[in-house]
Amino acid sequence: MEKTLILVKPDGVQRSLIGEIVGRFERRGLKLIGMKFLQMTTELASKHYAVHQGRPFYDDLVAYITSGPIVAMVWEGNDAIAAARATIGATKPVDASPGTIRGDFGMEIGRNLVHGSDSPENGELEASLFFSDEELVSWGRDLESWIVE
Ligand code: IDP
Ligand code: MG
Repeated sequence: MEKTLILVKPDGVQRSLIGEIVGRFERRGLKLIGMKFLQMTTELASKHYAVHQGRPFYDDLVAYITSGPIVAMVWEGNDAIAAARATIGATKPVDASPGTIRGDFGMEIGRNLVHGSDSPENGELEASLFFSDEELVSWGRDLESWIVE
């Protein structure tokens, strides 16, 4: 089963959008298997955003993601990566379609509210940066057969 690491970034928390954002993944039919509220350290940010090291926006990105508390979650499902990224919308909020999180709430790339993993491999890797195996819960959802064929 695919896993995706979703973060409600500091702007999402500051703007009181936690419930709105969590609700969208929940209503979509993804299954929540881990959740915590924390402030990222620079060390964790440098691991999470390792692929972006050296890019011109890297320092601003680390400053942004460590600037306040975030909600970190792992959501599971068939095609969880694609489903979550479609729910999140394009990286640049002005290009994101209305109906997506970034398209409904965002204006700038440096304040784009949410993170979602971009591949199944990165979903596993990123989930393991934020959660131990014991913190990810395997559970049966009674509604499952109404969401998954
Ligand atoms: P994604 O979050 O849609 O996967 P990535 O390309 O992986 O987008 O970039 C990670 C994050 O880095 C973005 O969500 C955004 O916060 C920031 N970012 C990406 N490109 C830029 C840029 O050109 N300027 C400022 N920030 C950027
Ligand atoms: Mg990315």
